Amino acid sequence: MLLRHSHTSPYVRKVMVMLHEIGLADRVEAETVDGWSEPDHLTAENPLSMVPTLVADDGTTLYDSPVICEYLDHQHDGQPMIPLDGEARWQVLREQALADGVLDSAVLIFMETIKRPEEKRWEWWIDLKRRAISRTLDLFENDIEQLAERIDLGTLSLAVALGYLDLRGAVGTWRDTRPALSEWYAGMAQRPSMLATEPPA
Ligand SMILES: N[C@@H](CCC(=O)N[C@@H](CS)C(=O)NCC(=O)O)C(=O)O
Repeated sequence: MLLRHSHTSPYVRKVMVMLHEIGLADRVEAETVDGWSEPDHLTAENPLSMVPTLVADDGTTLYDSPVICEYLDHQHDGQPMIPLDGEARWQVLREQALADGVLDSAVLIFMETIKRPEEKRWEWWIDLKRRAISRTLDLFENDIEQLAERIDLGTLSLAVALGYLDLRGAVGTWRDTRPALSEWYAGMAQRPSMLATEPPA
């Protein structure tokens, strides 16, 4: 399999963490590509010109990260990272959606505060996205016992999202008012899959 990759993309990191957890990391060749420069080979595979994009061994092209993770979960014989049915399935998918929503919000804040010229920044928009992140982290803080002892796509997605908040500093010190989530993340961050996929500082 070939993975169109970026070292700083948290969505790519989620896929890489998943690959490590299911023991398939060495089945994938990672090729670094800049989606923003719209290279022909990437736009041919994915008209959105985004990473992650996965080219499977049979030539099938897959995106975005939730679809790739679902595909990868069908490529191994271990414990599924997305439960096949029941309430546990919806819980994991809901948590992935929340974690991806935190990422989407943090990426938008990054674009608005770092990439956009200062005189064009839209504070209302930045604050809206910060509140979305804040409410979501509060939800996890209040439901922390739901996360304990679980390794699946829901908890891995959340760990990757919290790692990205640290990388970009999008919401400042999120830990201060969320001691339980902070402690949970400290444990997750030490997993081999997380250590092997740490983004460059
Ligand atoms: N929903 C997508 C988001 C992917 C995404 O936003 N990728 C960014 C890198 S972090 C990208 O490729 N951006 C290029 C662009 O927007 O042109 C996923 O989960 O894979």
